[in-house]
Amino acid sequence: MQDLREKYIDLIANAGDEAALEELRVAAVGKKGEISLKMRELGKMSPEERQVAGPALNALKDEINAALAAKKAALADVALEERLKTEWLDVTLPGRPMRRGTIHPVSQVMDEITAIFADLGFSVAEGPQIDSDWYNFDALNIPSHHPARAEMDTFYMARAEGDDRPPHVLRTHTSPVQIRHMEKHGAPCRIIAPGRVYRADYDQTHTPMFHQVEGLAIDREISMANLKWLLEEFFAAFFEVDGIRTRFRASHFPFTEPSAEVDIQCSWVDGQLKIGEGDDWLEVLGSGMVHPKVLQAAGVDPDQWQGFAFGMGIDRIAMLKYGIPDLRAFFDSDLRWLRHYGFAALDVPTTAAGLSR
Ligand code: 2U9
Repeated sequence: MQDLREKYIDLIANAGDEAALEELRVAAVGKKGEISLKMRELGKMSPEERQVAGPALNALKDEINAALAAKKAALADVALEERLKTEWLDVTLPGRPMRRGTIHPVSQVMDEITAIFADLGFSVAEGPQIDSDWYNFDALNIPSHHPARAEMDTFYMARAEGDDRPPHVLRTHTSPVQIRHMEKHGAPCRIIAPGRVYRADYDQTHTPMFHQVEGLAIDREISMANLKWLLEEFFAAFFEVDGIRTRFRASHFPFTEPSAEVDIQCSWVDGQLKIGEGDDWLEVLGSGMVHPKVLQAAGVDPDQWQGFAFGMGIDRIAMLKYGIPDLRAFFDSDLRWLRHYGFAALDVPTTAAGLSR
């Protein structure tokens, strides 16, 4: 037994790898290993002999198993050391240059608008892009016979056969978001609702999906004067020119009364547009005092509350601010275009640090 012990302890200590160690395990304590065979011989011994040899063989088996496990761990340590040496990496080396993505002008302008209105006390509201015709039309004082429904080139969702309920629509404006907000939170409120809207229209100046931001302020004594001040603050901050003038022209929308289209001051010099100077006007926005029927539909008492709303196309004002000539290129996913017109990802627009550096 002593010979066996010395032989295997020595062989285990000198095993060069895990495979050699496994061979030794099989040879010593495997089913037909030397120590296992010895254990089988216990049966042929006298009880006295067995009382001595049994525990000694068990102890030897335990010792060999322990030596195998210890050697296995030691070999694994050595292998890890070797790997660490060959796979060593200097993480302080400069990285390989990689092309960064850019922020799309629409996202940039949405972030700028959100930052400006946040400074003016407005929070952002969001809602579904697929909505019922009640939220998209009826609640906004556009009943089913109203010509505005036909004019809006609405995308209708399909219903299952035999389902006669009116179909849902892809929202044609973000106004349903404001209806839902008033229903849930009531008055007063100051919110903007930026997002995607859909109209079945495609030409040089229209895409079937485009972006809008609408604003809503409801309180007890809000008037068109507050609206004019707010919009002038907004345009000055957005176009980064102080004292920009606005012109309100009487208009008509089903959801506001009175209604106004709003122009901003601009000039055309040598075919070049400059905003915030000169004697020309550029239409950028629609607005008005929220129609009492719309407040009522949203569960806000029009005898207690009033307020203004406005709506603006984000894609168009992004084109104006950043001199982008072609609307359709916005949605082509052309990497060269995106690199040219995109913005650095870490330049988050704030009114304090500058909107667009
Ligand atoms: C509620 C009540 C009233 C939002 C308004 C406009 C006028 C408007 C257009 C601008 C360019 C749409 O993207 S565009 O084609 N929008 O002229 N939007 S007032 O009025 C609301 C909104 C919500 C509850």
